[in-house]
Amino acid sequence: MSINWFPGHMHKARKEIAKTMDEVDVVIEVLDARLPQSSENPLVDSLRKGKPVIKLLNKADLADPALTEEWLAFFNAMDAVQALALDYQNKKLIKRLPELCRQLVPSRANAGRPVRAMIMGIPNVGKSTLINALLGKRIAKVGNQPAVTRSQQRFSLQGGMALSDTPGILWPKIEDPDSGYRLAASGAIRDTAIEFEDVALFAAGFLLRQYPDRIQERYRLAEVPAIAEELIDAIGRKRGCLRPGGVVDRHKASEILLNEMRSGKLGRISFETVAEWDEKRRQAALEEAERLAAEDEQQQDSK
Ligand SMILES: Nc1nc2c(ncn2[C@@H]2O[C@H](COP(=O)(O)OP(=O)(O)OP(=O)(O)O)[C@@H](O)[C@H]2O)c(=O)[nH]1
Ligand SMILES: [Mg+2]
Repeated sequence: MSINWFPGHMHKARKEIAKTMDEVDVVIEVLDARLPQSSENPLVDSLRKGKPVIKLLNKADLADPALTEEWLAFFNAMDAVQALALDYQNKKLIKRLPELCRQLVPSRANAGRPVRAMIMGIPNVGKSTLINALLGKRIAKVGNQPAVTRSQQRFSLQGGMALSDTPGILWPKIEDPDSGYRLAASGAIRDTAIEFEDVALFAAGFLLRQYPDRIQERYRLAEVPAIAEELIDAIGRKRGCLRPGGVVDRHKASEILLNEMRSGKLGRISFETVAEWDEKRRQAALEEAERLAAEDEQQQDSK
C-alpha cells in the first residue's frame, strides 16, 4: 500500500516550521511508542537544524512495555538525543519536561531568558494533549483523528518557557511498506486516505502472528483462525456484522478490529522491534553495497 497523504496544510506547516526554527531552542519530537521508528518523521531531523531534541515515546500506555524499554535504550544511545516514554496520565514526568528542556540549553536558561520549545511529530500522536497537560489547561484543540491542529500556535508556560504546538506532518512519500501499514493501523493517517479493509487485514495478520491468545480471548473464538481474512469474517459473525443472506460486512468487521486495537481493548501492543529494524538496515546496507559493486564493475567493463 503506498500512502501519499500530504495535504495542503502539511505543506504550509512544514514551511512555517522552517521559518520559525531560528527562534527555537529545543525540539520535542513526539513519537508513537507502539511504532517508534515508523513514526519518526525524517522531515523533523532536516527541519530542526541541529537543535537539541527530546524524543518522547508517547501513548506508552498502549505499547508493550518490554519493547518500549528496548526502544528507549536504542534512542538514548544516539548522540545528543534524550528519549523518554510517556503517556498523558503521567503528570509527574510531564512536569519534568520544562526542566529537561532548560538543561539542554543551559546558556539561555542561566541568562534568565525563556527557553523556546517546539513540539513536532506525526498526526494524532498526542502533541496538543501534551501541550494542554504542560499548560494545565485545555487550550489547544485535541481530537481522536489525524489533522486536528491546522496551524502553528505559541503558548507561554509559567516559569519562563515558550511552547509551540504544530500540526502533525507526514512526509511526501512513505517508502517502507511496513511503516505505511503501521502508521495507518495506529491512526496517524486519515481513514479516508487509506484502503481501510487492507489496513485491517494487515492488522489481523500481525495480531494473529504476535498476539493470537488475545485475539482468541477478545472475540471468544473456539480456534485461532489461520489467516487474516478468516479472522475478519469471524469477528463479523461474532459481532453480527452481516448483510442480507448472512454475508459478513467486512468493512464493519474491519472497523471493529481497528478501533478496538487502537483504543487498547486488545491489550498493550507494539508493532515493531529494534531487532527487526536492525535487520532492515543491515539488508539495506547490503543492497547498497551490491549496487555500488555492480556499478563499479560496469565502469571497469566500459574502460
Ligand atoms: N491512550 C492514549 N491516548 C492519547 C495519549 N495522548 C493523546 N492521546 C489521544 O490521542 C488523540 C490525539 O491527540 P491530539 O493531542 O489531538 O494529537 P495531535 O498530535 O495534536 O494530533 P494532530 O493535531 O492531528 O496532529 C486524542 O484522542 C487523545 O486523547 C496517550 O498518552 N495515551
Ligand atoms: Mg494537535
